[in-house]
Amino acid sequence: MGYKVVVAGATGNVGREMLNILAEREFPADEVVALASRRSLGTEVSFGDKTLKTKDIEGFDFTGYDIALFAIGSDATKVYAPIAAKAGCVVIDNSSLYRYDPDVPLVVPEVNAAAVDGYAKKNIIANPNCSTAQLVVALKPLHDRAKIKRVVVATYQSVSGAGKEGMDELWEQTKAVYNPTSDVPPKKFPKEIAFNVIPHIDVFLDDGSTKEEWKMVAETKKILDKSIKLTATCVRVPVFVGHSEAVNIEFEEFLDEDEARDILREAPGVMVIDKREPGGYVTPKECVGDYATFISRIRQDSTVENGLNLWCVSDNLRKGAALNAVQIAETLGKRCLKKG
Ligand code: 11C
Repeated sequence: MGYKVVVAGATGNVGREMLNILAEREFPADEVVALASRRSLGTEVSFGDKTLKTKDIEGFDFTGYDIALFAIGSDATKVYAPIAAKAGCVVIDNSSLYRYDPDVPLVVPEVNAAAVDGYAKKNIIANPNCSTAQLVVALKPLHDRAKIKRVVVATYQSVSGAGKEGMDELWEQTKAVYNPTSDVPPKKFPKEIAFNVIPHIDVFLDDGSTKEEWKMVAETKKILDKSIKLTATCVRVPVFVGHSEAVNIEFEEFLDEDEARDILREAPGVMVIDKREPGGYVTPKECVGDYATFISRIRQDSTVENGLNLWCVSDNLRKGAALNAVQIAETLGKRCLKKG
């Protein structure tokens, strides 16, 4: 017997990927229900070779469902996650609402799978921010070997992180560059994103950092190790899908670049593409649709005692969101729910 699964937010970028990945990975589901807001009611979404008609999340009875994958944003999650959890359905939530709640595990299965066991306090498990998920997959095996002291990261985040409206804005502004009669003013992003980069994602905080940067710090500590110091600069770039990160790591112990490369080659969820020649590295375009976190440009940083630099790229809609959520569901199934 398999699970009864709900995907809430099934018509969005992440919800659609959740359905794709459940089907691709043959998740042991007896039933999959696609939920959406009333606005998208009846929209058809693909699930493998089937088509599902979305049902209204409002008034949906979660009783009897085992797992709900939520991709509906914090406001709607605040309303519907407690309803699902109370009905006995474990919510795996992609929003930031519960990530920092001490009673809610924040999980990247390659890094802290056992944290899933704490799901029952609220019947909710949180999925991290996309920029954190790929980073901790890369850091974990290196941290196990040489203990990370400090990380300096600059991100290059695709517009799909801001949803379909972000993708549409890049597309429309790009077309407008070639059509002098049309003007597409910034709406989703604070400045024009076409042929530009914007060093600002999410709201500004009192210390001058942004919430996106703060999330990377708080989530890395919660998932991997609270002793790690991290500082981030998060930047939006005119790429549709795939987040990239330039990462500088300082360790307690010396870690040779060749050993780091070997460790990463063996690490779960990681694919090393690292040839020191033109094109011997991965760019976001090449990671789209893939499961892996790709690591390139691994090299010693001789300006600090025990330093390494690397380049890290992943599909933000997959490892950064939908794939990680499905992996959490798989982990929950294996460790806790034991059905299927
Ligand atoms: C972006 N990382 O690229 C954001 C999107 O906390 O889940 C995901 C925000 C979050 O804009």
